[in-house]
Parts: sequence; structure tokens; C-alpha cells
Amino acid sequence: MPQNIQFTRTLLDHLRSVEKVAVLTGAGISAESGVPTFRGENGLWKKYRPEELANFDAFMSNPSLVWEWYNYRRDLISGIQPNPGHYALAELEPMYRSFTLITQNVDGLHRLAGSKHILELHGNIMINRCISCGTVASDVQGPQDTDLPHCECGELLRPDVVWFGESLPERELRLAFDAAESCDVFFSIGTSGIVQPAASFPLVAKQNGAYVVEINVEETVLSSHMDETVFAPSGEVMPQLVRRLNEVRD
Ligand code: BJW
Ligand code: ZN
Repeated sequence: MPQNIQFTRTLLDHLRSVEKVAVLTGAGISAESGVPTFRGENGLWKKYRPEELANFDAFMSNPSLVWEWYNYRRDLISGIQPNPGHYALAELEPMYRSFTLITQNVDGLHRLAGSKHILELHGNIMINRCISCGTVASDVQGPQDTDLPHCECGELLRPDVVWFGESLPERELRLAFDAAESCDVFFSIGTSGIVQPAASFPLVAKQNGAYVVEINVEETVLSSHMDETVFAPSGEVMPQLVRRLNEVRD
């Protein structure tokens, strides 16, 4: 039975009057769909930390291992659905003149839930890209048994995601900074706030005068910077928030 979430009058009043909302999501928003988060108790895959697998050197020194991780995650993601947290964000979007959904997730669940203005900061796990010529392959097939997938140019294909030490896509990064700088309310949902540059967006929003809200099941390194924190699962919090906003002003 979902708990009854209390929102402050300040937050509800803001959300009923402002025009620009920006949201940053992380792995936690997909947790209730069954996608494991990166960090924390269930965050490890075969005892590897994400930092050990999500980098180019790891891929080049053991592409089979890294492909095994991505294939495991692709299989998992292809069998799951968005949860009420994703759907509530899609419902929130048309209520505002400007609504930007910045996601660190590569699972595509926001799009599946119906969100439109999405910035995928870390790419999309279902797409392959050549490590040499950059050709993007829409064929989502990973390696079969021991065969590694190759581009027509002969080089290895990799998942089209952003690994540690790599630049984020330029357009998405610029639009995300713009949204953080110009929004009236900023939500940080289901992210540990450890990975840069995404983790800086809530702080940028706050420095520029936004009302900043965190939704997470536990405290994070960002919590103390927030105007408001709600410590409960996003799949419970977000639908209740949208319901409150749709109620006649009391
Ligand atoms: C719930 C919940 C529920 C659970 N409801 N909540 C400045 C300072 C220090 C270091 C750096 C810096 N700038 C750059 C760096 C280096 C690096 C970095 O940040 N390192 C840190 C570890 C310190 N950053 C980079 O390298 C980035 N590139 C870059 O900056 O380029 C410029 C540059 C290049 C070279 C040198 C310097 C600069 C790229 C980062 C790429 C991250 N990639 C990954 C993998 C993507 C592909 C894939 O999916 O495989 O992205 S790593 C992984 O972490 C993934 C995630 O998107 C990302 C963030 O994780 P997230 O989403 O926060 O998940 P968790 O698991 O950490 O947290 C889940 C949260 O949910 C928890 O808080 C739970 O409590 C909560 N939760 N259930 C609500 N039901
Ligand atoms: Zn190629």
C-alpha cells in the first residue's frame, strides 16, 4: 500500500503558477520497473563496480566482458515497462510552457511512457556505434556467443552510451544546462548525484533561483542543497504529486 505523501504548500503553489520546469532523472526512477540501479546494495553486476566496466579502456581490454554486461541489461530492459513515476512525468509535461526532462538513463523508458522533450545525456543502450568510424548501427544485436559485433569497416561496435572519461553529446549537454539555468522548479529524481556533469544541474538551477526538489528513497550528496526533499519511491511520489496538482486549489 503506497504511503500518503505530504507536499509543502510552497511546492504546490510554485507548481501551480510557474511556467518552466526541468527534471533530472537517474537509475532510481526505473528501479520500480525492475532495472537495477548502479550503486548501492543491488547495484553490482558480478561484483564489478560500474566504474570498472563503463569505460573505453575496460572495453578494449575485455570487450566480451563489457558486451556481456550490456547484453544482460538489454535483455532485461527489453522485457520491462515504465512505472507510475515515468507516466506521471509524461503527464506533468503538457502542464507547462517549458518542460525539459534530462535523463541519465539509457533504458528508453521515459519515451515509452509518453514523455516528449527528453534529453538522453548518457545515450541509449539499444543502439550500437563503431569505435572507429562512428557509424551508428540500428541493429541491436550484441555478440552471439563469443562473436563480437563488428562494423562494416572492420572495427568493433560498442553500445552508443557515454562512458567515464567521455564527452556527453554536445546538443543534449547545452540544452540541459540551458534548462537548469532558466527553470523555475527543478526536480532531481532517483539519482545518487555522484556522476558529473549531471550532478551539477540541480546546483546550477538553485544558483539561478529555481526551487529545487529531490525525490529519492534515501539521502544523497545533493540533499543538503535542496529546498525540499521527499524520501519515498518516485513511483509513489510522482503520481500523488500530479494528482494534487490536478485537484481544485484548496
Ligand atoms: C530511488 C529509488 C526509487 C533507488 N525512487 N529513488 C568533476 C569532478 C569529479 C569527477 C568528474 C568531474 N567531471 C567529470 C568527472 C569524471 C566522471 C565522474 O563524474 N566521475 C565520478 C564517479 C566522480 N564523469 C565523466 O567521466 C563524464 N564525462 C565527462 O564529464 O566528460 C568531460 C570530461 C572528460 C574527461 C575528463 C574530465 C571531463 C561521463 C559520465 C558517464 C557516466 N556513464 C554511466 C554509464 C552510462 C552507460 C550505461 O548505462 O552503461 O552513466 S555510469 C552510471 O552512473 C550511468 C548513470 O547514468 C550514472 C549515474 O548514476 P545514477 O543514475 O545516479 O544511479 P545510482 O545507482 O548512482 O543512484 C540511484 C539512486 O536512485 C540512488 O540514490 C537510490 O537511493 C535511488 N533510488 N530506488 C527514487 N524507487
Ligand atoms: Zn566503422
